[in-house]
Amino acid sequence: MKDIAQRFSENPLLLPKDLQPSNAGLQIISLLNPGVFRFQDKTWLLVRVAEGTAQKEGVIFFPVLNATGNTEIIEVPLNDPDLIATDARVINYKGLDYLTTISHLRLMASDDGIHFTEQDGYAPLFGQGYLERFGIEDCRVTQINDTYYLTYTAVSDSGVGVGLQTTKDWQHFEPGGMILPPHNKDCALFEEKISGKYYCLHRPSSKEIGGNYIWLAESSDGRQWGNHQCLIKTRSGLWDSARVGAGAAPIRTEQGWLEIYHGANAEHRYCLGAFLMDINDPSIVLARTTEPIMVPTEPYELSGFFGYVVFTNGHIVYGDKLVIYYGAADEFVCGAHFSIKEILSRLS
Ligand code: MAN
Repeated sequence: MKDIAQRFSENPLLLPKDLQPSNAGLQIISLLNPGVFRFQDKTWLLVRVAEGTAQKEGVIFFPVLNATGNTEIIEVPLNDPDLIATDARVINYKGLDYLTTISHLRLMASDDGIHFTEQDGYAPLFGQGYLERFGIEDCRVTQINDTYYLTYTAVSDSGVGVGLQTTKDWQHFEPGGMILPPHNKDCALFEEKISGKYYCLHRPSSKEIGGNYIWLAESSDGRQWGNHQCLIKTRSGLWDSARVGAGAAPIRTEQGWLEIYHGANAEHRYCLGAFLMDINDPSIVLARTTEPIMVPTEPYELSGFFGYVVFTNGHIVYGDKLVIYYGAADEFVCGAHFSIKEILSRLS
């Protein structure tokens, strides 16, 4: 299927071998799903670095952070009857879920938006405390005035929720704690207050009644969230039939707030689509794309740690040009651009 994304010819922009692991006992399995922002006249990525251990035949290893913040490796024989290892991303051992990798976030910057390098003086962000024992992932970065809000997935044996930190200089961070409890992820703040309130999109999920839907919440201080409303549901028979989740901050357009989101089907194929919210009242959804605007088609999107995935949680807007950075096949960081007008013309 032809989509409307203009992929960078330099893709993939970042591969696991481009960075050094955080510790000699680990190896980088994937670089993916960067948060994106402008700071000091550069484009910055806050890249999710997923690390694991070299696997040995007959054994599976999985990493967790211990109470002192160091990575501990748990080892289980593959033929252990208490082990269920059918998904590359998650395993179940003795009835409990673990991740096969543990993620931290690394800052990289670029003058041209294509070639990114790590910068001296900007330390990586690691999971902290028992609610981030399995790592931190897929950070959205929203700038409101001079403050950057980082909303990311905090993973632990207690569940998957949304963590917050704020910073003004990317060297000092103010912890905001877990703002949305399990099960929740894909939280993107709006870049402006609307009628004096902060707004965010988020994705609570239920294994029983309900599903994996995009919700809206409001807040008077950007930390305590309430008045939750369900905005966007999965659509049976379409490309987004199993799960939907917000990308980065909604984009202000003349027609309303434009949000790029990901949708997956039952076969775990992740595509991108868009929807439009009323500019004064984002709880009103005005339109949505029926077809995806981006579909995994390139070799680096079809095959990798987890194939058939394009996933974005970061972009920069230059007039009509929307540059998205995205995770391809859950293993590589790539870039693409769109015309915002063309996305708007696909809404109905
Ligand atoms: C899913 C996938 C993984 C991720 C976990 C926890 O299984 O998105 O990549 O690590 O959720 O967030």
